[in-house]
Amino acid sequence: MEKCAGDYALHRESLYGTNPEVTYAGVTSFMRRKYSRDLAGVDVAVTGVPLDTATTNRPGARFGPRSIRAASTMLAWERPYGMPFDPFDKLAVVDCGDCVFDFGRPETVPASIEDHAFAIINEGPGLLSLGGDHFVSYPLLKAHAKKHGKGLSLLHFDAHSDTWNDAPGRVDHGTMFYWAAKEGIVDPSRSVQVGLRTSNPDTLGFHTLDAPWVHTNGIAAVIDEIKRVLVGQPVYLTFDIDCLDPSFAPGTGTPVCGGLSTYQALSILRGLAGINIVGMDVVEVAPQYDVAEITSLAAVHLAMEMLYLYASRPATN
Ligand SMILES: [Mn+2]
Repeated sequence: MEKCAGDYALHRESLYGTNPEVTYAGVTSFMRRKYSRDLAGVDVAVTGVPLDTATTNRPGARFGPRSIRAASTMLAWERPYGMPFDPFDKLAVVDCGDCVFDFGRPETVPASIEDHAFAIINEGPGLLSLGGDHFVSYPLLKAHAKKHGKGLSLLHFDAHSDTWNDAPGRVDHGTMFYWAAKEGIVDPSRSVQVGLRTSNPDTLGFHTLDAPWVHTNGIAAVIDEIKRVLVGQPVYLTFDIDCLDPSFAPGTGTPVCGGLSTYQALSILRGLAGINIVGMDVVEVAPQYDVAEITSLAAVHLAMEMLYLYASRPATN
């Protein structure tokens, strides 16, 4: 343990390791990682993307990043339970703060997000983004395609396909993967959507494991099927918190009943160690509809599983 008595978000000496700090006080960076824009030696940068003006129902996901950071203090004091290793022992992770954009110039926001993300990953680190409504994944994907090439595999957890056909130029959190597919940013034939439970007759060729399929076939079958489709591919992982059932994640804009439990989702991610993950996000946490921070807390656990996957990707082993 470092000698620093608290506020590791400001005063951490090493970017590695888990340092106990009281859960109820102090500066609330993501998992008490150091707030820093210095990316030298950094393996993963965490950033918030506080946009919620593309939502179709309840707004509020702009408060998601702050809420997820605050909830993360409940986990940051100990090593993650059951993981083969602590991701913070293998990865130097910093919280580089939120993406800044001009909400008064909405037409400039997507490019601001893309530029913010690309500036980070172009220096080397992986990026873990905290939404924001799900539209933010579109500029984030563009930034990752600029670095890793088009035709990325999308591993997409959600109640919704987000591939509804749309008119060019519209900005909406339910249509961006239509454009990501049509523009070749993601390759549907090598992508998987998990937990869907809303109707969209046109899959665009995405592999879909809808929520009833997950409940009927179980965690191990989901893991096998995802691995089968994604094998060897660079993968962008996006997790809309509404993939979880509203009983586990009420704090979101467009909840749909019949979803995954937190345990199912965490177990599926845990089982995917070895996939070639190149970028990741957790989106759609809207804390004003939450109860006892359970949605934000679920988002933190999911983000930690993503860091575990990033630390377990083939390039590092
Ligand atoms: Mn959704």
